[in-house]
Amino acid sequence: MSVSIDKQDRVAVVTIDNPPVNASSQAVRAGLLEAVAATEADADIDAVVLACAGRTFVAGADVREFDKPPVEPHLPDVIAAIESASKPWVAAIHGTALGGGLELAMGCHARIADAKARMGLPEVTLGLVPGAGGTVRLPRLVTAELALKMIAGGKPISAKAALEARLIDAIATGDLLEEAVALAVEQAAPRRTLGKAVVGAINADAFDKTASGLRRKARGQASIGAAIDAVERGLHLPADAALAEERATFLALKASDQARALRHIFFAERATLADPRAKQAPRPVTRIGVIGGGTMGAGIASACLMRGFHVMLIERDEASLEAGANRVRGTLDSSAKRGLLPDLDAVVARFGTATDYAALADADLVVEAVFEDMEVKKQVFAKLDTVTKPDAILATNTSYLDVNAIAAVLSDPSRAIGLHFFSPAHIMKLLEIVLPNAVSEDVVATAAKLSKSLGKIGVLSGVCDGFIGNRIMSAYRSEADRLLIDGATPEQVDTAMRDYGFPIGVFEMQDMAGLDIAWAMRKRRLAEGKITGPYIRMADRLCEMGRFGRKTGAGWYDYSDAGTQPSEVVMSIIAEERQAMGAEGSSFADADVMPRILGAMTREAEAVLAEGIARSADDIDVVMVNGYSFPRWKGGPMFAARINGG
Ligand code: 3H9
Repeated sequence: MSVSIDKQDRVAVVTIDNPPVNASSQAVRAGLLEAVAATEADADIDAVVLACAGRTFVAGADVREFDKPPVEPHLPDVIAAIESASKPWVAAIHGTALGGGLELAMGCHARIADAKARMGLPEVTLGLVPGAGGTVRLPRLVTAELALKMIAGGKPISAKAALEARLIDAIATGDLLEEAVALAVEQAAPRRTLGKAVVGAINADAFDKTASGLRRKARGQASIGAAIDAVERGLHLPADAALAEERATFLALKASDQARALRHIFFAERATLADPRAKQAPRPVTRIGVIGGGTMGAGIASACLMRGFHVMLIERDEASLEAGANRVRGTLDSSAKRGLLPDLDAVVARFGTATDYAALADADLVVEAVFEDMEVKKQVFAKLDTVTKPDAILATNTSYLDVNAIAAVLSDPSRAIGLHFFSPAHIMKLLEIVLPNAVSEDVVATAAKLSKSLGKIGVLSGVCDGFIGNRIMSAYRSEADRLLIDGATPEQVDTAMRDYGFPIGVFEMQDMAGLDIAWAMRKRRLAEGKITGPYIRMADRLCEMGRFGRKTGAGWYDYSDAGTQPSEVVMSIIAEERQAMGAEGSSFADADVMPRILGAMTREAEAVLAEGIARSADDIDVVMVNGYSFPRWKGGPMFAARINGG
């Protein structure tokens, strides 16, 4: 039974039990309608508490139902039945009340939450707007501006913030259910949210400012603009009309390619570690060593500290150690200032530093993040082999190098693995877990568990030059160079990418990251004979001139106080290289840029899949979206094949 009724004196406790997250599936909706009828008909009942079993209140509609035609009863009708009941309903919220779950709670006549609960309308993140009254009821409980932020921004708020905003009536100080029953007894009569006027005077300037900020960030994601419009209708139209329009928008968006792509990535992100190789019991990890306090090492150390691990940071000398430790402290401080680390002192107390590898004797896992050079990495691993516990896991954060070769220096290579973090490592969600041939399965399982503990999305990758992500990235970077040879300009390529939904174009990105890093890598790959086919020298020539990007004031573009400008020097280098390669192009159609970029990505992705480097196309999607800013809401090179081609 998904919905059951239990009586506590004259209060009925209606409990939803639909693991794992109590989604409002058809059975739940039908059960709730029956519960309304039963409690209305029962003369011994004065009030009702709506609660959930398990780990959370209703976390939303059942997203798995969205690809099928809607089946009655629909959630808006269930909520309407609760709201118009003659007896007061009180929602008892624990865990998360999200989407349809919060809409259900807002249809109740009062709400109480436990202190850790979170509430939100994240539908935009699935390419939708709320579809069961959220845009009409929320502005009747909280200010227009907060309603806009929650609905078009999609981020949940804490119980404390919800109480301050009067979205809920109380936070339970003891047992949630007992206090919910007490609150239900106190209710004299139902207080219907739809019967209220919208909250307070609307500050149009503040509303417009928030709306235009959200529209700017949307970069082509349709649900955000639609959510802003829906909130405006919720504020200004009569409730019935606003509800009807909200529902129509929800249904139209649900069938859109963007929403389908977002659902696909939602489930793909949750399936990346469902792999037999990650199924063994993980090794215990509490102490983590990090070698190297540069940007990556300090980021990894911060990420681990913020999630409760003890961290020992190792650098080669005192000066570098101090600089690395300061980087970590800086990250922790700024996270604390943003309210993300309630107990900074406790976090700092878990942080140690040393120049002597002997300090790693009790580490359960060590991640090296030293200079990207095979010999240096091998030396680090050889040292770790002698100082660490024999079952400590040794991970390399290399982004390109052969993890098999690094593992081979260990007396027991089965404890080596690649953990490829993305910068800034305490923020970026993706973690490529790179599996060398000899890795043991409990090491894979430990890495998988670590990625979850760090709040990251772990994706398994085989060993190859660049693993899943950097390989596909190199392919589209090369294609962008070929576009220049064929007549496009850097600006044209970057504009096309931004118009498509990337936050930044490929040349702007290279300028930001520094062209010298990729240059060093190309030199290595050339020396190793790994670059075949016609070699395009433009980026090398920029580097030879010291044009390393933003940090040197010049790269693919010129940078000055006046802003970013196209560069004549770059244009003449492109012209010379075009000539040297016998290319004819002197202009290129805007519309042809993205098909070429996406085509190159797709071809490389197919190769990555065929070689068994990635487990599935879904994993590749997850990597591109979370590590390389590929727009989540696009079908994308792999999504397109799957969604449109079946
Ligand atoms: C909506 O509500 C529309 C309404 O306005 C209108 C309706 C008319 N459906 O994330 P986890 C599964 S739109 C189906 O690993 P956590 C998930 O796939 C919805 N399944 O757990 C996984 O399955 P498996 C608005 C769902 O503790 C398992 O539950 N709501 C749904 O890290 C555990 O998930 C949202 O967008 C779902 N809605 O995080 C909330 N949600 O074990 C989406 C989860 O087989 N959900 N599953 O791999 C979340 O944000 C997180 O799941 C949550 C828990 C925070 C709840």
